[in-house]
Amino acid sequence: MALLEEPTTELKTPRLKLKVCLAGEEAVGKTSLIRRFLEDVFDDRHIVTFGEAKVTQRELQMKMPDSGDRMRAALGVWDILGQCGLAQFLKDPYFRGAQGLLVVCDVTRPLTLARLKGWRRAATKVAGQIPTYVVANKVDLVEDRQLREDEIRAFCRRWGSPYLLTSAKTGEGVEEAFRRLTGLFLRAQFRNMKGILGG
Ligand code: G3D
Ligand code: MG
Repeated sequence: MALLEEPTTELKTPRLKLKVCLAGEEAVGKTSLIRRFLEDVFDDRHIVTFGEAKVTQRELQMKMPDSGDRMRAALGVWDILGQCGLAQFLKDPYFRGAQGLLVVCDVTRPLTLARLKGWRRAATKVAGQIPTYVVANKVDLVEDRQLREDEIRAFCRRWGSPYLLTSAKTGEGVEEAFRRLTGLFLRAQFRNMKGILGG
């Protein structure tokens, strides 16, 4: 088996684009998580800002949920610029066309978890029921932590969303959060396709 692949192989791998939005209260770490996610990627990213949003791109190598074949997921990651509260986003095109949602809370501020309901509602109103992951960030701040994992788990179970603990500071769980969300999206896509095709 050849260990080195032809350069063209990469281009032949199927590529799917998806819009992922980050949402959550101010200072929970949305921008830091995106920075961390892009940390090791210098070649295939670019940043576009318009209005109150900033979009960054990164490609992830993924596997097709059915066949396990390689595929590429090109994530357009949307971030909120400046200090915008939920109110501004209810009318905003930010969530339009979103295919995945990372709602971020800060484990040192329990209120930021409760506030995720409003953020998800705003996203759902515009983008429909899209794959959503709860990201509980800043787990490196052990002394200041005020949300235990069982509280987060109970909240997410009631809510029907999976969660992941992260630290944008140490990098813990960060790429995993984007990967798992992309995985949720892919599985939902394949389920829909099977439904359409009657498979
Ligand atoms: P936002 O984009 O959600 O508003 P930011 O949040 O990414 O701007 O982060 C807000 C502050 O929290 C920043 O601190 C940032 O460094 C810090 N932060 C973000 N994620 C983490 C984390 O996982 N651990 C720790 N310890 N801090 C984090 P400053 O002081 O720069 O305002
Ligand atoms: Mg920010």
